[in-house]
Amino acid sequence: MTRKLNAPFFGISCSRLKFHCKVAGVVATFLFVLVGCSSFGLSKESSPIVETILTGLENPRGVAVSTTGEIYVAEAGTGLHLLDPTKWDGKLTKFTDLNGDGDFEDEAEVERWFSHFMTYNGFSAYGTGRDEVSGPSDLLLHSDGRLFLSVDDGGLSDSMALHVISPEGRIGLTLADRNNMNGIVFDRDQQKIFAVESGLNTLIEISFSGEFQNIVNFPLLDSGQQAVPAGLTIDPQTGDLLVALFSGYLFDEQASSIDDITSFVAGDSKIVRVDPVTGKITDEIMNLTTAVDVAIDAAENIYVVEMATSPTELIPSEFDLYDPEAVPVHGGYLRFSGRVILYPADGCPPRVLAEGIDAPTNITIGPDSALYISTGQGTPGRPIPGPDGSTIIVGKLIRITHYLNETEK
Ligand SMILES: [Ca+2]
Ligand SMILES: [Ca+2]
Ligand SMILES: [Ca+2]
Repeated sequence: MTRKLNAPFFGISCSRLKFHCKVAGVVATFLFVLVGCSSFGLSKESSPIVETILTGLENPRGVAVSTTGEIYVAEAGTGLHLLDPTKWDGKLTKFTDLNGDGDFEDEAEVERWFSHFMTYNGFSAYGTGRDEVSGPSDLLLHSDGRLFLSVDDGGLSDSMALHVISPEGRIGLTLADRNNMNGIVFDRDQQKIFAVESGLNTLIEISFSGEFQNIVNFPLLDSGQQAVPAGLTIDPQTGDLLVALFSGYLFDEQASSIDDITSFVAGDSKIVRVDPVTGKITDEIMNLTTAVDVAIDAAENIYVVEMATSPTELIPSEFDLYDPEAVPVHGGYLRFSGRVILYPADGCPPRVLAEGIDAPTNITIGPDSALYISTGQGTPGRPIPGPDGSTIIVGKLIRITHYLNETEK
């Protein structure tokens, strides 16, 4: 446990800790750097407040929050009904706390804008042995009120897209029809979009008139797995992109059955920094495990979401994901082991802001500075092992506030 908690710390980049990365011989410098960091008792440590603000969602993914507090949530859906488009249930919903009582449960507070985007499960579509639902994946809110929504159809229909949606909730334009754009972000002037295509291990740029261009292909990771870029954000000071490389599965070439697949190798995931002009890639934060999304604030603090800490047994192909009486199984990723880690800009050691989260997938920093985390990846309602015995998969949006120390703001 201790080793795992420390892992991101030792993998941190030079730029983050502001000292030379050669570990041997830097202990003195190292201690010097840590003096003044809150964990060492010399300043007051924040205590994050973690709350569930939406529940009962079906694979919440991209979240956008307006300056007036409306929350837009893309849901990848149930993963069911692969062949019948009228039964697809990927969604986009607007949540407004109209009466200001802190919840989104009162009359007219939930506006469902779209209910039939593509949804599919990699388990049934591709026999991956993992319970992974895809569909609507990321969401951006432009300052002019338009929403940009990427939809991943896994190559199973003709609905893979980046939709531009008017402030009134109508799809106006589809910008690019490429591979699965799991993560999208605007450039600093909100004049174009950067996207990561996890299926192709690429980072691309998309203009508002629909032209796209490749920036970089991510090379294989340390154990030879695919990089699988999952989420990205833009550094507000440099314009560099920070990309979460989730890491792909590892297959034992000597063996032939699905049992020889490891969903991922703990510690091989990382955050890289990419210069979008030159395509130069540098390691930013290493030794991560299933880094699924990354965010950065105006003060340059970096936030990383890890989906799970360890791989688990895969699900046999005859398993019924939709059987409410099914045996609780993890499904490739250890449930309730996700976490959110803060890497302070001042070089102090990273802090875990929330842990034991069930399969988080996305982080959004709201205009209110709160962190919004989408959780509960997998087939909604499927029995899974929980922290206190068997439970079921429930999609939730959690909010983290009061997480920064005074000196970090
Ligand atoms: Ca309310
Ligand atoms: Ca209420
Ligand atoms: Ca995100």
